[in-house]
Amino acid sequence: PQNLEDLRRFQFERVLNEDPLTHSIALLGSLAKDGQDRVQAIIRLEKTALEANNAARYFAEDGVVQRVDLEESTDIYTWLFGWFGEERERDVKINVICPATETHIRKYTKQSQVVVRETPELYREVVSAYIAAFPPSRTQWVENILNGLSEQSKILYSDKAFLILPDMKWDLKTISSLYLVAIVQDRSIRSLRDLQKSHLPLLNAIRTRAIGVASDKWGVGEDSLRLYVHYQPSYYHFHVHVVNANYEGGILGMMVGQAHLLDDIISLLETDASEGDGVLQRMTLTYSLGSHHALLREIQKHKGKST
Ligand code: M7G
Repeated sequence: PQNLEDLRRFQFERVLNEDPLTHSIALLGSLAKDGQDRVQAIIRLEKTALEANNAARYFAEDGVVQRVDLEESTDIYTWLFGWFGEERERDVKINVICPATETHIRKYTKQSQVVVRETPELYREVVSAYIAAFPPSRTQWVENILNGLSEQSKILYSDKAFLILPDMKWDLKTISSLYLVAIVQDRSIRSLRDLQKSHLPLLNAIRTRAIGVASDKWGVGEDSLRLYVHYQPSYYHFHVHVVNANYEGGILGMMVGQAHLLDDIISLLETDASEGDGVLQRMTLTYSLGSHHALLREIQKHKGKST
């Protein structure tokens, strides 16, 4: 096929693959030249990359984005869908952070990764103070959800201990990239480091309910889900990521060292026979941080002091 007219002769049969990460879809069907028999054809469509050249023009009058629909707005975060022209599939998901803090700017800036080995001592001496110094405003969006002020119509499950709702990262449509988040009520669990054996009932309940919601509502069952916890997370209010296991979203937070499977955490706690500090307080956790990450600076300062 050389032109649109030729492509119009494509007779669609079925979808071979649909990949939200590369924004592509592979179609099977058939094509026929005038007077000839139809032959099988595969057509793969991939949305082209967004160009930095257009950066100044995205939201200009007569710019790239011509129409938007508001999806949700909470605290300093807003997400919308945008169209580059009329009569199209929606083209982009737009996330706005306003006002953005220095922490946000660092998080979104491209940077190299630096591997950190966080011993219990390093946690006690540097990381715990770094976590404690975050102003409560950083997790205002979480409080708004827990207190019934935002995203209430999105809540999929809720009880006294936690609730489950779609993650801001999800487009709410593409099941192969299904992404939910479970947020606990207990404000004392700041991160993975605070988890104890006594939290096992909570962790197991999150597991059961998340699987229940994903399979009842979207037909995505236990063996198609990856549940994990980030360390370090961006927000120090304990939450669990619930993601379609077929979503190979490496760049979106499934990096080795950063994502800890909820099942592994449960098993670690279950097999921990120690009294006093639990396994997650005693272990060394290895992960990487972006070179601009504020915690990295604290850790390097501390290292400088002790050598
Ligand atoms: P994280 O591991 O602390 O940080 O996860 P990450 O963003 O580096 O992964 C926080 C999770 O909460 C992420 O998956 C976010 O997409 C999600 N999230 C963040 N905000 C501000 C919101 C929000 O306002 N609403 C919802 N539904 N999800 C959010």
